[in-house]
Amino acid sequence: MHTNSNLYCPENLPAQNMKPENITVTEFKEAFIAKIEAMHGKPLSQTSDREKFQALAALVRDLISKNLITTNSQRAKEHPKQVYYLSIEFLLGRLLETNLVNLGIRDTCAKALSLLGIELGTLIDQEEDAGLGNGGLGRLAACYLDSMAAIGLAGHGCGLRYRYGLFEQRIIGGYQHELPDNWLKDRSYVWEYRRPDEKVAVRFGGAVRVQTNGKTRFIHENYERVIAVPYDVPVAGYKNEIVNTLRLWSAEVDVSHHNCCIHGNDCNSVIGYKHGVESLTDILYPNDTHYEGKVLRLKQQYFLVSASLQSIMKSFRLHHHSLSELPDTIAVHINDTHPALAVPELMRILIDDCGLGWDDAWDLTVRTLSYTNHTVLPEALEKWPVGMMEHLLPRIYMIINEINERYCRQLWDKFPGDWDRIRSMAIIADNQVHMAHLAIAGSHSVNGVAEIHTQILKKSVMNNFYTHTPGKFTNVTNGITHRRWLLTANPMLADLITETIGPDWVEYPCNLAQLAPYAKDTGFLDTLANIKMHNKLKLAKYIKAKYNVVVDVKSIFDSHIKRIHAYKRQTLNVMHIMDLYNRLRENPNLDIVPRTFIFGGKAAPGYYRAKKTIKLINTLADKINNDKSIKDKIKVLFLENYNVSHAELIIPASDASEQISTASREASGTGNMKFMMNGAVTIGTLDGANIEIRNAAGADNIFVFGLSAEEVLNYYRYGGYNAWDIYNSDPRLKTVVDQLVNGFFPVDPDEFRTHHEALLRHNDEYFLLKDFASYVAAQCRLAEVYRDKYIWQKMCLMNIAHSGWFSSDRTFSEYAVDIWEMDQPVPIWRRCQPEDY
Ligand code: B1H
Repeated sequence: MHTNSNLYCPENLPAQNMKPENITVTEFKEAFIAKIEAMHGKPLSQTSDREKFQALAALVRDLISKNLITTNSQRAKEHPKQVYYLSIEFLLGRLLETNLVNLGIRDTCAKALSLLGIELGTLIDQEEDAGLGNGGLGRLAACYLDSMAAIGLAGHGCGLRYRYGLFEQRIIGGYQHELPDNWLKDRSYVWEYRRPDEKVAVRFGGAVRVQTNGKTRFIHENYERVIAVPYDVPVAGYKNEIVNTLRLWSAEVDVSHHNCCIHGNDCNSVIGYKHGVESLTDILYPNDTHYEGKVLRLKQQYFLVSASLQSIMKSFRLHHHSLSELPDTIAVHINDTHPALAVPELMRILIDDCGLGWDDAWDLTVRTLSYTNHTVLPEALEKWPVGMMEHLLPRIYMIINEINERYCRQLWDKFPGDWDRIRSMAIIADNQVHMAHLAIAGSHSVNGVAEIHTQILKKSVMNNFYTHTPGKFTNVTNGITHRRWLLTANPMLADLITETIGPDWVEYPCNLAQLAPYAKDTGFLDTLANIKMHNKLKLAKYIKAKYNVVVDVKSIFDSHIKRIHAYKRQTLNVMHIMDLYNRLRENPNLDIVPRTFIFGGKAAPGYYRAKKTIKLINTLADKINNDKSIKDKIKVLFLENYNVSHAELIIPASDASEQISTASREASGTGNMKFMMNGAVTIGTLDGANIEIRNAAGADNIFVFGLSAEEVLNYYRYGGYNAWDIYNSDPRLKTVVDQLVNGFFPVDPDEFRTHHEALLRHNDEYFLLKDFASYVAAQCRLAEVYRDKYIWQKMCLMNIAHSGWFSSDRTFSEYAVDIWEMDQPVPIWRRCQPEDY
């Protein structure tokens, strides 16, 4: 059952007041009661919080739907260029509060509910996070949706409607356990519209017959037909009445072909078949920055790409006559290589379905597609076995083969005899299809996600491609939506900013720079500190209620929240805490600034070392939190099931932001920007966007340590690093490393053997030992500065004031103008250049 109830927009709202911002508190209250009664068939007094949430969300969705209709009809008249952002992940989190804020009715709604004795926050907490992504890459896609709608450009997301999102993490005995994320408990999602009339068919398997009498035709036969049904989630712009669409595809059986039950055939086998087909969109693969060559994943990728492009082309043909208009009216963006099959699929549609010749189809394809690379980690590079691709997607494989042949021929003409170069750039090599190569060849633009990342792509990882087509390469540093991460997640800070510099910063986030002069105003800094304290108290209350741990709100809240991965170096943080603890045990009267170390993050279920890191953090937490001798000077917490909603609670309450990846390994990071915007001070390496954060906030307002990316890359290239030397030369470090396996922790001595071996036997691939001393020194500097309230608050303020450039409105504007060549007038946010902050 799909409960997209047709409970239409509150009938008792006067027509002239349909503009959401104009709705009065009384009208909202009445509309809410009407919605409750119509939706649940019972009075408000008998409804649960969950039912109240459902009614409120449905009411808000009704308001959005009005704007969706007007936006669509406007666009049908004006035909603005449309951009489609193809992504296998969209990590939306909750939408109720975002939608209320974007409609400009959060306060109205809160007041209306309070008249009924209901707290808005209680209903907001009823919403399941839509966890259709792993981490940064998926959350970035969600931030771009928000920015595209806020700026009013016609930008839509295309993704998959996973039945189960990223697994729910439970910590039992210190270990991670994974539970299915049953986010669609009610079978449907309150924000979505199921659109069965817009379904398309996607073909898998079978064989291709080439017909050569007259014009060559490729006839795909004996394939399996899977129906892709779209579910549209409206994306409301900020107070601008614009609504874009996130289209999520769900796999269904082709009932017209499989209604055998009704005709007396074997029901069980039909049901089994149905389950098999529909399992295509059941789960999100839980690997972050790690490629796993599963055939179901390849099926998902093609399903996303084929369904999206078929529907994009259908809508294109409704409005445009000539295919030659395609690149001027449509941009299709490939978010990492996961949707890179868009290259051959668009070719297939243009050649097989539209009858174009190869050269014309190729020209249109390349001019329409653009690609973002998100990582240089070798283990993330997607390479699909030729056999698998050929078997699952025979026509697509033929096209890839042809693309490869022509591409290699072109390279041969340019670099005659340079076989090594050509082999390193081939799309098909070693019996594998190299998806990044396919994406580069088939796109007119390739971008990295932070300056240093793009430099690494150009200079090393993609150097051969850069030499071949330098003009394709560009950088677009990531961003985050300040509407979710500041305006919504930190309302007190947002109010202070508005009181201080006026409300325009929401539209022009670079106006935040106007806060900088308040660095001299101790009254202002006091208020800033009070707001942080308020947020810390809220987090402390949550921690007490959930974990029964009392944390000192005067301590430094030092947060390390992100996926657990060796390169993100949660273990380096642990090693510093162990060292601090050792120092305290040696001298319980040591005068240190109290610290609360907060960790959160999920490990991929198959990632042994990452899962052991979770156990390590929890074991350390148990030991430290229960050691009375250190007088509560440090506490360690691992917060379970880190997700977008938890980030919204933790980030505004944090003093220090841990961004300590091995330099060169983190492409950008986006959590770093969220912390900065909320006035947390970064302790980090010169990696990813940390470098740009330092440049923006000023070197005095960040704690930098460790090897540079160049140094790390040189070690990787030329060797010369010996972990044992460092281990033997630093007694404090040696103690910490030994403690991993010498019985210091009350666990099996082999429990953390993998960490110990990674550091010494395997020569410390991520340079924890090398960076340890400078990390500890940076931590000491941070704590010393924290002692001086005003110096610290000034640092926080400078981070907030210079965070506007990291708004995804700026990022998105760069994509819109430089890559997608959107034809709408370029709004004023383009003015937000580095010199403005
Ligand atoms: C990022 C991924 C990623 N880069 C493969 N790559 C995945 C790769 O399921 N998979 O197969 C999933 C995710 N994710 C992240 O993207 C980077 O590590 C961050 O540094 C960056 O900020 C983020 C957004 O650009």
